[in-house]
This record gives sequence, C-alpha cells and structure tokens, in this order.
Amino acid sequence: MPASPFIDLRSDTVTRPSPGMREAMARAVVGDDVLDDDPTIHALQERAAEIMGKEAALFMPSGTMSNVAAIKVHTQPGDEILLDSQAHTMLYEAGNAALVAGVMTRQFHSAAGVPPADELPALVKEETLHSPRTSLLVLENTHNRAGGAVTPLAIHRRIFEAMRERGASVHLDGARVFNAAIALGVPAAEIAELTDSVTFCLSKGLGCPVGSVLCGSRAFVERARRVRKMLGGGMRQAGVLAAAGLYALDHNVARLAEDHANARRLASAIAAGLGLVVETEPPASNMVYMRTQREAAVFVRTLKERYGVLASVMGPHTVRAVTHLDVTTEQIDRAAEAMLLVARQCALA
Ligand code: TLP
Repeated sequence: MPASPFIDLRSDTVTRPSPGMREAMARAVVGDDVLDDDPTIHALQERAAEIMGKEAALFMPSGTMSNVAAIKVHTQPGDEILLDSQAHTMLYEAGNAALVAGVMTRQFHSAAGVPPADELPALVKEETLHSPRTSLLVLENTHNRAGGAVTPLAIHRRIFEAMRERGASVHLDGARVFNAAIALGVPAAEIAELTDSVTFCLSKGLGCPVGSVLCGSRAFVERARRVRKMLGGGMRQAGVLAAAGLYALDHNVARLAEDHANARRLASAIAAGLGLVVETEPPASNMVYMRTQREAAVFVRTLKERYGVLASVMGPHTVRAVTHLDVTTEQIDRAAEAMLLVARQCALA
C-alpha cells in the first residue's frame, strides 16, 4: 500500500484499512444480508449489542443513515425533535430528518458541547390540539463542532431521566462514542445505558473503510431494518465490511487514547503560535479546533501546498485537525511545526 504523501488531519474518516484488517476482510464468511444470511454481519451485530448493553444492533452503511433511521423510528411525521444547534444531525446531514421522518427540529444551545440539562425538560411539549409532540432528543458525544467535547455521564443521566419522565426518547449520535468512553474512563455501555438508541461509526477512529452500527431494543432494531431497506441501505455480501468492524472492535478501541494524546500534543505545541488561537486547550478527545487570523481557506491551502499537511476548513476563520491511527506522533510534531510557520507567515503577510 503506497504511503500517502500527506499528513492528513482533515478527519479520522481518512484512515485506510491496515494489512491485518484487510486479511480479516479477505477471510470473511459471507451471505446475503438482505435475506439475513450473512454470518459475519450477525457476529458484528451481536458483538456491538453486547458492547453497548443493548438488545440488538444493525449494521448500517453510514452514521448519517443510522441517525436518520433512528429519528424515523422514534417519531411520527409532524412530531418535533430537540437538536443541538451545532449537532452533526442539524448541520451536516442534508436536512434528512425533515425529508425522511417528516419532523420539525427545535434547536437548543450547548455550552462547550455539553447539553443544557436544566433547560431541556421544559422544551418537551405535550401534544395538544395545537402543539406538535416532542418525541425525541438527539445528543452527540463526543461533540464534533464543539472540538470533540465530551459530555459527562452525570449530565447524560439527568437528561435521560428527565426525558423518560416526559415520554421523549433519547438517541445518541455516538459516531465517536468510544472516544468519549476512553476520555471518561468508562465502558461505552455506561454511556449507552443512558439512551434509548445509540449509533457508533466504524469508519472514523476505529479505522474501517465503511460502516456504522445502530443499537437499541429488539423492536427498535426491527423497525430500523425496514427504514434501512427503504433508504436503499440493504446490503448483500457486506460481511467483508463487517469483518473489518469486528477486527476494529478487537484492535482499535483502546488505542484511541493515543489519538487523544496526539491531539493534546498538537494543541499544546501550537498554543503559543502567532496568528492562531487554539479553541479547545487541552482538547478532550481527538480534535483540535483553531481560529486563524487569516482566512481559514488561505491557511489550509498554504499548509497543504508548502508542507503537505491537510486540515479542514470549518468556518471563515476556523480550522480543524483530527488525529487518528494513520498519523504518528512524529508526524504530529511535523504538522505542528508547519502550522506555526504558516500561521506566522499569514499573520505577517
Ligand atoms: N463527520 C464528518 C463530516 O461529515 C463532518 C467528519 O469528518 O467529522 N455524526 C458525527 C458526530 C459525525 O462527525 C459524522 C461525520 C457523522 C455523524 C456522519 O457519519 P457518516 O460520514 O458515516 O455518514
């Protein structure tokens, strides 16, 4: 496999399957999963359900499809759902909740990525002649737009109990729930038990080429299977992909701590730089968000062209760098040096 000429910090989605993962994929025993015949997918689903402490799980093509399927199953058309104004589901899923589930979204604001546990209960509307029913709250842990922020368990517990009392379900967009679990020092199941459903991505820090898993009660997963089919997500011999997922759950979870250490290393190395400000110092998980004095697009382009370091533009003056299993500590040090130089050159230009 030719090495990438870049140090690629655009996202943890850029990882490529390792030789060990590719071997596991090549060896996978497969069947037609739409006919419920793929033993490797069954194994992944059972394993994921066990890890999350849920009754059942469903292999999904993406985090986006998992979230919208969960929203569809938890709601009726015309309902209202509560969403963080900066949630991935709010900003980056192409408005699919409105299209697929026919729901209204009501936004709330989180402080540094932690949802306002005190305010949320009052946002749940009871169904009346006039008002929509608030049937679902969607949370995100870790929180991407808030710099990979981690919501503490105590906040999850208060919110879950309050939603239960008011008859609303809680879905967790846990695209990076294993990063949250590592940061909190708890098994992922301790977060998942404070939700009605949870999805996690295999294709981010866990290093798989494709896939997410949606977990919940048996009845929830049965309904989600039908939504997946409706959305064209019924896959056939996808056991080759599930094998990558099983490999990742065995080999790539505990090592997420290394990505967090690399993010902290990067943030502290650039923190005193001229022409940029680190937004989350120290970072809670594997992301470093920074504000640049020059336009983020200019900063990112210069970083790529002069130093072969890739980062993402997240706003007019906001840049994101994400650590993952395909970047070494030595590359992080080189990336930090390049960022300092570019920020300085841009600031003085
Ligand atoms: N996030 C991607 C981009 O879409 C921004 C990234 O590079 O971070 N939930 C969260 C919290 C996510 O960060 C993402 C992807 C998703 C859901 C969607 O997952 P996929 O890409 O599998 O549909």
